[in-house]
Amino acid sequence: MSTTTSHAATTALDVARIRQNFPALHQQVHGKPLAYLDNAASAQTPVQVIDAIRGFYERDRANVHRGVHELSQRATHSYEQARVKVQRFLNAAQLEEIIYVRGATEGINLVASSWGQANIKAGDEILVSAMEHHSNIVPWQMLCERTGAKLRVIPMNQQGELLLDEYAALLSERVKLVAINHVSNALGTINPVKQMIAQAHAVGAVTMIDGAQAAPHVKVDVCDLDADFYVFSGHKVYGPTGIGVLYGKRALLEAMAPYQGGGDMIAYVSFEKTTYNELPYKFEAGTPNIADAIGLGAAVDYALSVGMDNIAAYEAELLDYATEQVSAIDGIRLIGTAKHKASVLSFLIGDVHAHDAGTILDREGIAVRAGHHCAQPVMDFFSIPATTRASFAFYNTREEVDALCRGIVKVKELFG
Ligand code: C6P
Repeated sequence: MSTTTSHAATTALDVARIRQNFPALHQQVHGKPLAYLDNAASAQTPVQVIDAIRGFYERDRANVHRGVHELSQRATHSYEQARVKVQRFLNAAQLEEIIYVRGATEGINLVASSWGQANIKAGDEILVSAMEHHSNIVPWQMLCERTGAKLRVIPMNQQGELLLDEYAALLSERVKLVAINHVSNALGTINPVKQMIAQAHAVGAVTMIDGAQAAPHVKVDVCDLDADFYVFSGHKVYGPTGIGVLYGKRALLEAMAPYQGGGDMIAYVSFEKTTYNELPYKFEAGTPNIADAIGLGAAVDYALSVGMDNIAAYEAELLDYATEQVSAIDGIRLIGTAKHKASVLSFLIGDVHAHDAGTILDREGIAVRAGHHCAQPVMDFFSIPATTRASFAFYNTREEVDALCRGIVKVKELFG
């Protein structure tokens, strides 16, 4: 089916026009047209984002919150306007609840250090799921090592769906934190986080939702979810690298100690005593990543202008098509077959190592990720070392899926 037909069948998305906004998509790799199917690792960036960053460097480059001069005022305005855009993107109740960080990883580490140190003690339990990225395991493990708390794991089934009965059974008053992803990067599973948050709250636990793979693909409403903490990374939502967001409920953030000390996070400093700045600046020590915060604002605005519901609907159909086409190839084993999935197709091609498959696909111009996807416990669960993972964005097309299928056939021929 042609791309045009597939659009007509799904949503109002004009993918051909959207693709014009993404310069990196229009290139040849090893003499073949690029099919960029590694969006879960890092998505591509539209010109709107590139222009916003260029505009900062060409006209407004100065430090923020520090200068009375015009350039600093402009930089501060753009930096803070970007925060307003992120607030809108997440539907956060208050602007002060939006903290700029380097990415999802730093957001989780900030909470593990600051909230964790004050609220977790020996005998407490922290629940993570069996399908977490290392970023949502290791900081909690480190916290457990420091405090004597216990890390417990919500199990999953062979489809890659969390076992909700087991989750309910694990919940008790000992559980102080539930840390789960909204969408799994290795399997694509969309977890029922709203329900799981409500269950966690019923036993008095705080929730950390890792939205790194959800924010680019589904509408996120932190108020509706009632998430206590929610993190995502700019580079996966079509924005720059090195910037991301920690959302936290104001009352929790107010009660937390700063993560890092330095400029901008203080109200008053003396050698005897320092008082801290108000939110969100209490958590933004030092000169921040100004240019990329501005770029992130442009990125979430771009995504909202395309429409998160349109993105989700288009990608759902593309994923269905890819699942059907790839699984029809002899010898393919899909890893992650949950009922509710977003934009990730992980698979094995016979007993070909994923790195070999990824290398051959690259020679065909197809960018995928091969490896454990920083989710080694998921690989262990399926007793495999790695998968080949195609991950889609709303600018991908059925033609690119067809190219992937031809590439897989080639891998089979070469390693047959
Ligand atoms: N996953 C992938 O290829 P950072 O690196 O901080 O931007 O994001 C970390 C992270 C956290 N949670 C989930 C669910 C993720 O998928 C990621 C990043 C990439 O799957 C790179 S390992």
